[in-house]
Amino acid sequence: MSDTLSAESISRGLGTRMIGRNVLYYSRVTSTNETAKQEAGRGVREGTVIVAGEQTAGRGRLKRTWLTPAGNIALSVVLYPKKRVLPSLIMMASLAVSHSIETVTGLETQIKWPNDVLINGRKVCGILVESDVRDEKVNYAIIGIGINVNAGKDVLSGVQFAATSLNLEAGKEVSCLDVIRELVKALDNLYSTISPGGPVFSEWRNRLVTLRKKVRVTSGREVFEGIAESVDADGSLLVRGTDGSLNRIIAGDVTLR
Ligand code: BT5
Repeated sequence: MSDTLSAESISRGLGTRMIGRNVLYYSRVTSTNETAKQEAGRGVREGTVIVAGEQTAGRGRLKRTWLTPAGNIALSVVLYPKKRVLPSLIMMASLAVSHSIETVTGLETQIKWPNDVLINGRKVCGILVESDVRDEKVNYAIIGIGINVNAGKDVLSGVQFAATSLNLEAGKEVSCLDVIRELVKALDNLYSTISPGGPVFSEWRNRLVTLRKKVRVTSGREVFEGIAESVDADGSLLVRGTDGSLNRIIAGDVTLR
């Protein structure tokens, strides 16, 4: 894509209250979450957005690899939130991604518990929230977002689960810059309304494709099978087992059946 990504092109006229008032752009980093952690350690301004043209060691949950060749989006936001809103950050991030993709491309998105945004059932975005909490104090929280924009079938075929990109789904070139700017605006908007069990939670719950489906959830060494009944305001998934028991799952990987 011919977009020129830079701190200036991303932040120009954004008009956001907090997120995106400071943007740092790097053509290549190991991981924007890693850069964000270093910046947070130095006390960078809250709402700082770190964007990279390419990641050489992008990561997912549980030390998994996240592929970010050039032409895709890797972005992290530094926040210093209250502990009680931490579980809402993943919800806000997936909603902001959905809103931005829908605004720029008109494509419909789905949110899959806990951290994926899908198009036509394929993963187009992964989100990794990492935080440093000591006792009751959150030293920082980093929201890391990776969106496949230009990734072609060659790159995505190496991924374990069905994956896609905005270009593949839209059948035309999508601008990374447009998506990043809409994403930052959506994050800023949602962050200003965030509260446990509030509107961000309700919209997130309503958009989850996972609910009312038969699921298989792997959480550490445990596997739960049943119907995904609901989610709690803290983000956990409630799965009704075949024996009628209700299992509350805080983190895991879901296969829709
Ligand atoms: C995630 O983990 O989906 C979170 C990904 C977060 C990436 C962002 S990019 C900006 C920031 N900086 C970072 O270093 N990370 C964040 P998880 O649910 O564990 O999924 C990881 C799995 O997704 C991998 O094991 C692969 O199977 C698959 N995968 C890897 N790259 C992919 C891609 N580009 N598109 C779709 N799936 C991918």
